[in-house]
Amino acid sequence: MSLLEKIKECVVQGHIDAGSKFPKTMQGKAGVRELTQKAIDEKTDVEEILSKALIPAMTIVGKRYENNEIFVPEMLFSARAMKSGLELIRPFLLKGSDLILGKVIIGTVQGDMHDIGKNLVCMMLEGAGFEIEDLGINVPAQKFLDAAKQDPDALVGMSALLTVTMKNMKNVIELLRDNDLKNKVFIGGAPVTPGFAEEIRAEGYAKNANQAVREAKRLMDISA
Ligand code: B12
Repeated sequence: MSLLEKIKECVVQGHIDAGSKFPKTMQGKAGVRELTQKAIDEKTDVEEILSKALIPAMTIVGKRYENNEIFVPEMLFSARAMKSGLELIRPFLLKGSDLILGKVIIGTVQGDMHDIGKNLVCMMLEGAGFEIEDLGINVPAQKFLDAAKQDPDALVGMSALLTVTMKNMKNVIELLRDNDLKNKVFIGGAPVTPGFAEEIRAEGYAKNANQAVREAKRLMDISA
C-alpha cells in the first residue's frame, strides 16, 4: 500500500495517531497525523495528499454510512482524523501572497454542523490572498446579514452538506436582498448544484476548494 493509500485508509478507519485507541485493530500503529507528516517530509505535493488521500477517504466514509456499514460515531472519528491531516497541511495552503484580494464572509448555514469542506475552502481562499471572516457552523441568516452589512463589498460564501439545510441558503439570499445588500453570494457543499445556485439566485457556485478560489476571483473581477 502506498503512503497516500495508507493515509486514506486511516481516515476511513478514523485512526488519528499511534496514541489513538480507535479503532482497536490499529492501536499503536501510525495514524493520519504521522503518515501525513511523513508525506510532507517526503515532499509529496499537499494538493496530492488532499485529492488522493484525505478527500476521497471522506467519500468512502459517506458511502459506508449510507449503506449502514458505519454509524455517526465512526463518521465522527473519520472527521477528526481528516482534521488532524488538514491541520498539518494548512500552513502549506496558507503560504500565499501578502496581497489582499478582497474579503469573503463565509459560514455553514443554520442547522448544519459540517465544516470540513468549508474550512478547506477558507484555507485555499486565504492562501490565494483573500481575507476571511469565518462565521462558523449552524449560522443563522441574521448573522450573515449582520456581517454583510459591515462589509457591503465582501463576497458571502455559504456551505451546506445536508439536503434539508440547503434551503437555508435561499433564506440568507432573500434576507440580504430584502435589506438592499448587493454582496455577491457563492455557494457549495456536496448536495449543492449549479442548477440550485441559479434557482436561488446565488451569483456563484463551486464544487471544490480550488474552484472556489477561481469563482471568488471571477465574482470580484480579478483576472487569474
Ligand atoms: C464527516 C461527515 C459528518 C461529520 C461532520 C464533521 C465536521 N466537523 O464537518 C458528522 C459526524 C458530525 C456528521 C453528522 C451528520 N451527518 Co454527515 N457526513 C460527513 C461526510 C462523511 C463527509 C463530509 C466531508 O467532510 N466531506 C469532505 C469535504 C472536503 O467535502 P465537502 O464538505 O463536500 O466540501 C467540498 C465541496 O463541497 C466544496 N464546498 C463546501 N462548502 C463550500 C462552500 C463554498 C462557498 C464553496 C464555494 C464550496 C464549498 O468545497 C469543499 C472542498 O473541496 C458526508 C459524506 C459526503 N460524501 O459528503 C456525510 C453526510 C453529509 N452526512 C450526512 C448525514 C445524514 C449526517 C447526519 C444527519 C447524521 C445523523 N443522523 O446525525 C448528521 C447531521 C449533523 C448536522 N446537523 O449537520 C449525509 C447527508 C445526506 C443528505 N442528503 O442530506 C451524508 C451525505 C452521508 C450520507 N451519504 O448519507 N457528518
